[in-house]
Order: sequence, then structure tokens, then C-alpha cells
Amino acid sequence: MRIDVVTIFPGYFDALELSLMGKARDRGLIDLRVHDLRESANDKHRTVDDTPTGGGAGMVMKPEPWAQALDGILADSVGAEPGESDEPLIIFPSPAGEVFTQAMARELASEAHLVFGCGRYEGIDQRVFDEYGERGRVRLVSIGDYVLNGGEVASIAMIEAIGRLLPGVVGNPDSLVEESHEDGLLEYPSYTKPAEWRGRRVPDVLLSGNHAAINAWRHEQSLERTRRVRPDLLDD
Ligand code: 6GU
Repeated sequence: MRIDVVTIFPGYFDALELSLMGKARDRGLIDLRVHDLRESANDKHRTVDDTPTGGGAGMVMKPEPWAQALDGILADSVGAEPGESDEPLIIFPSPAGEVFTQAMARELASEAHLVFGCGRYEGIDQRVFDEYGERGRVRLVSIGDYVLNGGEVASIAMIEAIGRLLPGVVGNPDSLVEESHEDGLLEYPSYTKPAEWRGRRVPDVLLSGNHAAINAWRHEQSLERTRRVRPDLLDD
């Protein structure tokens, strides 16, 4: 999968050189390219923001640097024809977007080319969304009901959630199946050796060798935990 990121803080994305994401990149499974939006600003101060039209607090990101950056990426995309399956999907992280879920991560993992446009300040001029939404596919996506300073941390979270679903990124694919949210429930508790630690015993069933009983216990734990912590997940 190809992933382009446009940001005024490329340094955030150094985190994706670590651990599984770093290995996936070294192995060519994820082609991540980070672009500094300021390089698409044409004035000598590399201005990317301006005051909100109509007044109000904060600053808004100017449309033209975004257009320069996105046009460059789209022109150099895998299958740049609109309507083709390889047509890139542009994601703008935004607290005003649809909420990112494991189901959305699965859906996005089947894309050939994702572009993350990281806004800062009070957001990006609306005409950028309108322009690229008309020319291709654009989604505004939030990672939850709280406010971050910009789209960078949200993009990193989404790229990791999507990237680990790509074939070969996680060594043992079984570990993807038994996780929280994959079956709509929270994950059951895990234990390792020793069987007793500071007077706390591992539940006997896990030491029984009875795999049917172990699976039943784990499912019951998942249900109980979900009912207690996230009853909203059981609503449907
Ligand atoms: Cl995607 N961006 C920002 N700035 N804040 C958020 C968010 C995104 N998702 C939750 N809060």
C-alpha cells in the first residue's frame, strides 16, 4: 500500500519508523511518503495559514498550498484515473468527521493508495474538501470525541491500525483475529508464567489443557468485560 502524508510537522511521523511499521516499510509492504506542506507554499515566509474570513479566533489553513501538495501527489499516484479502483482516497483527519473504527480500518486496508492531509489551527479552508471531493474521493475522519491540536497524531493512529492489517505486517495472522473489536467484543484477559505471582494465581481453567473450556471461559470474560466497560458495543 502507498500512503502519502501532508503535514507542517513531518517529524511526528518518525514514530512510524519504529517497531512493526518500520519493519513493514523496510520490507516494502508500506510505501510511506511524508511531505512538508510548507514546501508547497510559494511566498518567502512559507505561509500556510491566514485569518478566518468573517472573523473569529485562530487561523485557517490557506487552500493554495494544499492544492499544490495534493496535485503533486495525485499526479504521481499509482492509477491516477478518476473512477479507477486505484484512485487515491484522501483522508482529512478532523474532529468533525465520521468516527474511525476497526471496521473502517479493514475497509481502508483494501485501498491501494491513501493520502492523509493533516490540518492544524482551526482547520483547512472548506474549498479544499469541496474541490478534491468533486475530483475524487475524500473522507473526513475523527478518531474519537475529544480534540487534538492537529491531524498528525490521529493520522499515526489510523496508519498503524490500517497498516497492521496488511498481509505480512503482523507475523502471526491469528493474533489479528483474537483482538478487541474484531468480533465486536473487548479482548479477554491474558496471563503468562509464572502460574502464581505475588499470591495471585492464573485462573485454573487456563492451566487445564481443556481447549473447549478455555475458549468458553475467554468468551464469557469478553462478554462480561464488554457489558461492564462498553455496553454500547452490545446494543446491536
Ligand atoms: Cl482526526 N483531529 C483532531 N484535531 N482532533 C481530533 C481528531 C482528529 N479526532 C479526534 N480528535
